[in-house]
Amino acid sequence: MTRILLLGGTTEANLLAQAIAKSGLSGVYSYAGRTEAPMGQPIHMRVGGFGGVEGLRAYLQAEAITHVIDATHPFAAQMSSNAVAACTAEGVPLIALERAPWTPGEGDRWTHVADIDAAVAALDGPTQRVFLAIGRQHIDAFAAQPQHRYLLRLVDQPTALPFPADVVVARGPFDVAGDTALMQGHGTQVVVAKNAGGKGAVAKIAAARALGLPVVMIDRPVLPPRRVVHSVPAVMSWLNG
Ligand code: 3Y8
Ligand code: NAP
Repeated sequence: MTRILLLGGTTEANLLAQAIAKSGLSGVYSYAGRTEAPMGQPIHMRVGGFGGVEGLRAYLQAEAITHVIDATHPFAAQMSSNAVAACTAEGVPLIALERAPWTPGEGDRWTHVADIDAAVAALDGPTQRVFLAIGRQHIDAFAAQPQHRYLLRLVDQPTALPFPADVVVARGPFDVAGDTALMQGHGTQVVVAKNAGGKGAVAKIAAARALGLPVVMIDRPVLPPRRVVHSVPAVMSWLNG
């Protein structure tokens, strides 16, 4: 009896949940519980951490999980490495559904940086209007560059912020027209983004290109080796293999 654990939180994970529901296979969609009201899913949902590798191992045993699919965001590196460790230890098959990173094209003005701290360092210099489109978890680091006027886009209304900023509360996926208008309205001069890949967050990259704006592009963290595919059908054939 197939019992799937789908580590979600992305557009691709949502598409996969639809395919699993349609297939009639038994699956659980897992959220970390980062947002106040995560999207509903067509399969059973669980919300919250497992309690590290050991907690995930206990969950795999208790729920008799036969397949784990890691469809988390490329920056959810802790979850992805915990999944590799727990599935290896428990002998449970694991597959990752990854989306390709964005690559710069004609007209793109990207500065590649390795991580959040390097993105902060890249903002050295005189006051600018910065669209900080990396969510809430790493905003604090940018207090080191207080000279800028920041525009933040967050999933939920923040209770407190480490520095004064303009805040837009919005949950993607986003579109180019909306992001272009947002950036023009704010007078954005530089965009800071994670190389998330996929379609849900790419609008601001296309808007920056259209507006001729530079982008500080944060490269993805390195993940441990695991089986990786790049499409929902590829995951479904692995499940039915
Ligand atoms: C809780 C689930 C869908 C899936 C929507 C994708 C697309 C829109 C783009 C910008 C960038 C950012 C952020 C972003 C995107 C999709 C996808 C994606 C970026 C939800 C969701 C959860 C989260 C967590 C949240 C993080 C934050 C990151 C906002 C749901 C909506 C910036 C990443 O407030 C917080 O603590 C938010 C935390 C992790 C990054 C951060 O460090 O703050 N995502 N995002 C998941 C969970 O609990 O397990 O609430 O319904 C999912 C989506 N976010 O089609 O509905 O697939 O990537 N999410 C980044 O890419 O830089 C927004 O504003 O342009
Ligand atoms: P992370 O830093 O890799 O994980 C930190 C801890 O959060 C994990 O060790 C685990 O806690 C818990 N966790 C993470 N994802 C989980 C999931 N899907 N189900 C259950 N527990 C989970 O993760 P993150 O970057 O904060 O991302 C959290 C969620 O937001 C993920 O679902 C991810 O797909 C989604 N998301 C993240 C980003 C981003 O920019 N990071 C963007 C879009 C969506 P325990 O150790 O207690 O098990």
